[in-house]
Amino acid sequence: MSEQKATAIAHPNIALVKYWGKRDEKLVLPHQSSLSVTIAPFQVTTTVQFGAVRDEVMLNRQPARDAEGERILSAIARARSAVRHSLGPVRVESIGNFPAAAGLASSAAAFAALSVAARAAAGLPWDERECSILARQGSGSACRSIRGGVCVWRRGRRRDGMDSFAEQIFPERHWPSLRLLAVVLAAEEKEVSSREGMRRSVQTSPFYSAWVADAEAEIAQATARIAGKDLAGLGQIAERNAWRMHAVALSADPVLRYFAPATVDLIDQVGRERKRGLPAWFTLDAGPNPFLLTDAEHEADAEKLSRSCGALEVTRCTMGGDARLTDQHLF
Ligand code: 2P0
Repeated sequence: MSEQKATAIAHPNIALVKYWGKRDEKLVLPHQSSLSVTIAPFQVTTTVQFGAVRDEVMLNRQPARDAEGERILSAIARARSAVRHSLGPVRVESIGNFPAAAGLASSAAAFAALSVAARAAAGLPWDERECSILARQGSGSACRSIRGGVCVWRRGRRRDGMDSFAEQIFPERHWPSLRLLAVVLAAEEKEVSSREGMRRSVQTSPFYSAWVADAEAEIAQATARIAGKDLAGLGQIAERNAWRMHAVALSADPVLRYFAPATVDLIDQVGRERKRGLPAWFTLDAGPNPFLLTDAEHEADAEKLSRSCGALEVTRCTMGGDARLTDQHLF
């Protein structure tokens, strides 16, 4: 049996029209479509080698915890099932360059890099759609990290999920002056995972169906604002969408409150400074750390504002590129 090894690099993404809730938990099929920006310089590098001595999964130089390792080996098993011959045990190593305190969800970049590397190591040809579907089954948002720039994950209708994958709608060169600041206000791990939070929101929020009904129109609106490089228009949509996602979370039972007092303080300050002319808007995932949308000319001011609100760390991000293979293997 020949050894087959491949290494891939992928960036995370931040959704401006968010995915929050699954219609099929096993296949990771969402209730609504979502739109995101792929972000650099954050990235994850993953090496996959078949024909190893035994199955082994290392994350940031540490053995993966049981649940993480199982999720990764399930993704590998799905890549394996696409080839007829036996590939033998697998060795996986994955390293992220995220700042230690970031508390940023790395699963999107991790499952995107894993999917690209696993398919290549298994000898499968490059297929963007298959990579996106494989990444989706590892972690929903990962399907949007196979391509760079701006991507849309269409929810799809099929029960087997074969029409639920992401595609690029704008390449990263479309809007070079767009900036996204990753603002770390608190570094603790959240109490309720996104996965559990989504489940609870779908099952208990009386507002859930209204949230779903909005999404498709918001994607069309956000797409038009991005096409016109209309930062103010996009910022308004991003803020509204983030608040609505958190409104659904807050209306779950038991309540899901992901933001901290410092988050609300920064959001207030951003609004205040905007009235004084700073073009900055926020978005917020299932945690206390917002991203600020601004442009190259104002990123220093937006960073200063974040630091004045107690930010522990601020990273100035731009749109990232596609997930890609590299010959710089981790082992
Ligand atoms: C998103 N989030 O669209 C939304 C917004 C968080 C808030 O996708 O259960 O790690 O693995 O599919 O993708 C984070 O959840 O969840 C997420 P699973 P995932 O980016």
